[in-house]
Amino acid sequence: MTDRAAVTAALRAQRIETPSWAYGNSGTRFKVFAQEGVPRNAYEKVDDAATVHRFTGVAPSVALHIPWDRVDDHADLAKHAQEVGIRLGAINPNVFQEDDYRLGSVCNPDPAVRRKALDHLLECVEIGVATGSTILSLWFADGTNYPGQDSIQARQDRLAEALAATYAAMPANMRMLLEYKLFEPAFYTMDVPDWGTSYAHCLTLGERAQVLVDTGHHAPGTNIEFIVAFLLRARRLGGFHFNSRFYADDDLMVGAADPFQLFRIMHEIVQAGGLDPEADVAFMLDQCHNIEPKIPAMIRSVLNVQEATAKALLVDSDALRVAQENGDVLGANALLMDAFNTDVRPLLAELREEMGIDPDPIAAYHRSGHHERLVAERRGGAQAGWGA
Ligand code: LRH
Ligand code: MN
Repeated sequence: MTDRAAVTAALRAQRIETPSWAYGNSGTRFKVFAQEGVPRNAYEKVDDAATVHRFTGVAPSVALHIPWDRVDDHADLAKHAQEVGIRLGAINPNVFQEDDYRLGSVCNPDPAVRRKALDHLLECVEIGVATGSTILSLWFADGTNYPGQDSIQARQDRLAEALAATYAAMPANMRMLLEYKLFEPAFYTMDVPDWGTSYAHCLTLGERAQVLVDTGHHAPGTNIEFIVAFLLRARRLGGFHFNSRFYADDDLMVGAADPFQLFRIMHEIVQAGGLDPEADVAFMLDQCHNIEPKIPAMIRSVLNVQEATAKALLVDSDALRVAQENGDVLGANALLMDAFNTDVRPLLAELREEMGIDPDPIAAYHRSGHHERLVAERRGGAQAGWGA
């Protein structure tokens, strides 16, 4: 039988990092819709992340993206984060938005462009030192659009060289997470297209290089929880960019499109001890709220992760092991479905009350009038966005 105290203790200790860029305007190539009350700078994005933490209690850090969140004094931004009750998390370099990067950044045929990209990665290591961040989160838009456009092997050599130089520049308390993506913005090859490519580079680099799983970056039908289980066993699962999708990299609210998939992923994590702080799995969100209000969408997303985690924690692991070892196929599957079909909202509401926060964060946020205050305060100035 599952120990309820252990379940609530694990949920209370859960930490979900929100992405600064989800608080700014975002969209598709067709349109970026501006919304009232959107932050105008990194300080206001940190304020919004602090608001999500205030209403959920389990989102005490915010990931930065450079240059979208570049400020004059990153240590001061870290101090501000502390003052509003959170801390700065993963540092995400951006080597995908300059004309020089048309044929790639660290994989570009032109050594001068590769140098420029590497310099930005090294700058982000320094920013991480200034903010006290321990994660350098790398994603490269690098790839090709047509067969023959470039040498796949040569691009891997260039990638390995840049990763090694960046790894060597990281202080001992920093780790590198390497994110993969099947396609977009490149449509023939991506230089880090799948978990295997990321894993192989991480093995070459060293212990402090791990794979980042963005749940929107796989071919349709991919069994993501298999990848998660494999990487946990290999101690190379560095973290997640949680979101959900119906078709491609839709970056929708995690759990919105496929709550059962999120549950299956959290089940593998729980069974492998991946929730334990020492497993050091970075649970981060990476989403774009193109049409919906951003702070409530982020609160909803944190709640979706909590609900999937609570269900996974309710799986009777002892009974499951017995059923699995006895080849009791239906019995084993039923144990998971029982947990998945359990309404965990009352348990989470009770936990929030124990944590001194409102049992219904979404309703509490709307009742707070916070949005109306932001709309009134944040008049004028340029709203933050992807600047694409
Ligand atoms: C690429 C990605 C990556 C980011 C960006 C915001 O699709 O998932 O993690 O840098 O989105
Ligand atoms: Mn991502």
